Amino acid sequence: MKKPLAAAAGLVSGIFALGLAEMIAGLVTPSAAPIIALGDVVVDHVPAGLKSFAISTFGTHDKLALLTVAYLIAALLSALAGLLAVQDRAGSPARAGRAGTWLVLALGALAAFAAATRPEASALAALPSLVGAAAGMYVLQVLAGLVREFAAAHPEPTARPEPAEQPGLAEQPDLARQSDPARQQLAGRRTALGLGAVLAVGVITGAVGNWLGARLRGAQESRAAIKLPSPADAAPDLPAGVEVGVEGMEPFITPNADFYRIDTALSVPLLRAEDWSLRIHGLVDREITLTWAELIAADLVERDLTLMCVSNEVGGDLTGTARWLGLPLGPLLQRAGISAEADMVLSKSSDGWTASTPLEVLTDGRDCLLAIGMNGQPLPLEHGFPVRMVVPGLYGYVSATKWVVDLEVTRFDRAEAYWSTRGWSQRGPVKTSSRIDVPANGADLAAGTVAVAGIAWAQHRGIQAVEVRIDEGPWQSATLGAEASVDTWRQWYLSWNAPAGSHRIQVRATDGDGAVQVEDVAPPAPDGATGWDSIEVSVA
Ligand SMILES: Nc1nc2c(c(=O)[nH]1)N[C@H]1C(S)=C(S)[C@@H](COP(=O)(O)O)O[C@H]1N2
Ligand SMILES: [Mo]
Repeated sequence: MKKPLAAAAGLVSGIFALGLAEMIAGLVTPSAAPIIALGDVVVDHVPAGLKSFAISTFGTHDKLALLTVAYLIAALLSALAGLLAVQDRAGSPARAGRAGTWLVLALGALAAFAAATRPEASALAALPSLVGAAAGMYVLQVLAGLVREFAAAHPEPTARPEPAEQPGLAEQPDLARQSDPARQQLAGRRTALGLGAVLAVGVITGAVGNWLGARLRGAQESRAAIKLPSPADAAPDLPAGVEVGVEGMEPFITPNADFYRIDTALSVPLLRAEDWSLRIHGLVDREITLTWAELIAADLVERDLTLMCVSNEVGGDLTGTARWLGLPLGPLLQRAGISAEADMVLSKSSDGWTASTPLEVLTDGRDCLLAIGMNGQPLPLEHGFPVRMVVPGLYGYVSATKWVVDLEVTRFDRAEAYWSTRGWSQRGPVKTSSRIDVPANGADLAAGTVAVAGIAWAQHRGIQAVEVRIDEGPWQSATLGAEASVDTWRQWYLSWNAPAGSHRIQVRATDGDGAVQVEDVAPPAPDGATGWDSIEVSVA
């Protein structure tokens, strides 16, 4: 009984470890699931001949065949780990079963290595396998303990001479089986319970992981199949000189991969464009349901817009500019017929996050978009695929709803959005601000000409002037980069003849309305940080 039980303990621990790893992978990055990662490595390294043999033999089921083999191997290795884990080490009880847990660790490390070295690996790619292996080692030890206990309660009869064939002997109490039946029953129950519980958890986590993985692949495939339409109204060409050409400055248009990401989603909502629709309802004359097919066939506009997070500290980097492709929101809302009493649109994402955007902003003619494209690509999954809002002039938390599926036309005194119920302001116009990007804070510089440069922003009001001062001296006008539009950030620079010593450099912007950036220091909560960005440098 001991060996089959040991194998079962190993198998069940393996299912548990893999199930857990697959669930973590499903949440973090599905291609990092241990079996998938190892399978990918095999596929990449298998000789071409064998690959075409597999494809011609199994056809489109070649991946299924590979995965089946992989899971069978995993099952065998798990059973082996179980057998090793209950093995007694004569003379060294402390080391009993070590080989089993080492095997689990080795397999986990191998899978972690495979996942982490994939070309598309994320920083967390090794996590699923490592956590799975650690949990598997622990569970295997516990189960092996139970199996040992069970075995101790049911000692194997030593060399019994075929008892069944000698009538009468069967009723004789077997000398080797003198264990107390209560103890046997308890050990049996505990072992069964342990195996069952671990199996159940493994099956459930594995199922959840597979479900998540399938949804992610669904979203990725949906995104990959999209061909963005050309805009009916293209973004104006960027004027020459939007970039001031100072080394160390960020590009004017932020690449998608570098775009900051802020949201409350523990795991990215996974939608398929084909399944998406947007419901517009509330204080409207007629409800509208917009489908993906309608959206992608509509006249879309393309605009360069700068997004800004309210949590951005003075000098912070929670901002980015992209070329967005989308449907103007104002006209869409007008089509639904907005009731006179309405003053707000509560937008909601597929995972229930909400933002409250003033109707006046959405309908004053500025480029508020229901965006599907970001820098020529369908929205990345983490930036709101398939559809998000972008509203120039407001912080993201009251306007930039990603994975948007619902717009309720309502009133500020009737509904409150996610962050407003957590102490942040109901309205969030972007505050006029500026930032020093070059030189870096704390830089050691050589005396002479130094380029001081950065960005300034006041979306939808524009930037009129940026001033810099050194060591509380007079404010000097910085040279502004060309203005792409009032809705984007603006680069600036100042050529400074730096004398030796330590210096403090400060910056302040003036927006298109003539308002100067607020000097008083305020934290981000409840409606955006204020204060002048400053850096210290030493010049030798
Ligand atoms: N669904 C959803 N949309 C959201 C958020 C969120 O938590 N959930 N965060 C908002 C905030 S606070 C900001 S600053 C922007 C950030 O957009 P990005 O991640 O594409 O840069 O998204 C906004 N849209
Ligand atoms: Mo934000």
